[in-house]
Amino acid sequence: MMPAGEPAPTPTPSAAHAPSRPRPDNRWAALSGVLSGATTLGVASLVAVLFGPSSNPVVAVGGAFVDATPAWLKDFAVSTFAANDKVALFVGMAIVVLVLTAGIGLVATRSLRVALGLVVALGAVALAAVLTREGVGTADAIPTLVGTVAGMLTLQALVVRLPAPRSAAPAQDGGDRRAFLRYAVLAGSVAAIAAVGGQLLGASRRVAETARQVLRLPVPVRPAPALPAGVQSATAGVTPFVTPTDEFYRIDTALLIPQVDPATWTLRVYGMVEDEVEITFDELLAEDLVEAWVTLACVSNPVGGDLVGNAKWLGLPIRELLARAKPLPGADMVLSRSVDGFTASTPLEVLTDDRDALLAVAMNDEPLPLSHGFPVRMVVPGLYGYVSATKWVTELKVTTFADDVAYWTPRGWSERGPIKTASRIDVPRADANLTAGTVAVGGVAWAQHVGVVAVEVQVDHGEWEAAALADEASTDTWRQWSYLWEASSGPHTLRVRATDATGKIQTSTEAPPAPDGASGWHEVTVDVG
Ligand SMILES: Nc1nc2c(c(=O)[nH]1)N[C@H]1C(S)=C(S)[C@@H](COP(=O)(O)O)O[C@H]1N2
Ligand SMILES: [Mo]
Repeated sequence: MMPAGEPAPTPTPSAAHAPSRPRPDNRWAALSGVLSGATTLGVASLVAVLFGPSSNPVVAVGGAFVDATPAWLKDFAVSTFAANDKVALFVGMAIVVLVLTAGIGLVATRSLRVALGLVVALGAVALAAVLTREGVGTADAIPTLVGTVAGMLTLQALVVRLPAPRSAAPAQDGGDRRAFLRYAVLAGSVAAIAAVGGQLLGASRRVAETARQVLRLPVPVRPAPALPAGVQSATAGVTPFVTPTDEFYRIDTALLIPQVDPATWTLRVYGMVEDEVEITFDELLAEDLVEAWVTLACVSNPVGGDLVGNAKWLGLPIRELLARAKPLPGADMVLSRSVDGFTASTPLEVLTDDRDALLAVAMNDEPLPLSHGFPVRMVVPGLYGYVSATKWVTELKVTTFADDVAYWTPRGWSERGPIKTASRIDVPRADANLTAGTVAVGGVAWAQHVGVVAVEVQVDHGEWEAAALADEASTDTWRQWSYLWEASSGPHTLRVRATDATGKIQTSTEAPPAPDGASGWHEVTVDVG
């Protein structure tokens, strides 16, 4: 509602002056162009934090420029600016950007469309620089694209509000200019905050990534047992026994991967303990570290799903630290906490028995990737990740299930999460078209910390037939299997079930992942021609 007595709003200046509006002041026009360029680069740098330095168009264009610089100019730069040659490069680039974007601002006073086209063209050049750098993926295009769009929106928002020169429209001048300046200040602030934010976040990323690169892993006092020769299924196409780290599933609540500098990392064991224990990363590396093969599984994995992976982990058994802290009688849970606030509730007894529940620093002979918990995470054989596998872990609170709840517990998941025995058919794939005759069937089965002693396959509700088991690496890992099936023409359903080392057959009862893990037999339907 318009308050009574208030004059009707005056038409916007641009509408009032069209079509005979005088050409706006060139200085404001140039400023608009520069601010839109600054917004492009600031926003792109901020978004680039998510994708890594090589996705930052400023870095990419600078790099491309260095590569393209003729030797004489490089020598000149190095001899003239010495160690400041990089600074000189960026100052030079800044001048070029200033001139180009100011020019675009001037063009915009004649044709906004042409000016926006020029912004797109500059964005395309930057994009070409990014995508032709070594080791970049398609996703690395995103920061430049987002930045270019932000720059176009800024240019448009400013140019339509350009104030007329003082002499041309004395009456409108004040209000006109104030509106423009408000937007200009806004655009400048967005650009500055994004650029500074990008720098700060990028710097922490570099600290963690650099620390990871230079980390030398200690030699384990107890290396992982050599894998038996027959650990892989005889059936071609079954998931590799060791999951390559870059194919290992990733599940966490982190929007931005936590950047933890190992130089400042500590782990504190506190709560219901006789003695609090605190350990630094260097101290952890100096401990007696052991290696273990452990298959990690996510509670959200549906029957037949692939949120499960197997790796070699290097770390300190958590029971060693707990023994030093001496839990008090009555304690029954350890609440582990990550730097980003995630928590998991692990039964105390699982962390004090003789299994390889580790504070892990390495995965498949490499320091943990940042996304898998660098510098330190937990790995606990037999429990789903959400109640045990805390990444970026910094605190272990010895407590009780009665007193403390973990992140997922109030969100509809069980406070305890032992892994359910499961089996999966990898080959043939669902809906495969096969030829009649001998068909190789194969897959994986797991019952962590208990072990799998049998896998059976059933065709079309017939008899359960024993599959051949591959060698077992450890009861904490999955076990592969294979089965030769004499397939006749027609549609068929293959079903699989495992038996654990206690003699218990995997349940046929179907359950969804929530609240404590999916169950039921995996089946695939195929067509035999
Ligand atoms: N800090 C933190 N740790 C976490 C999680 C998380 O959200 N945050 N998710 C857990 C869950 S649900 C699983 S299944 C495993 C997955 O580990 P991965 O991403 O290394 O495969 O990490 C666990 N550790
Ligand atoms: Mo999970």
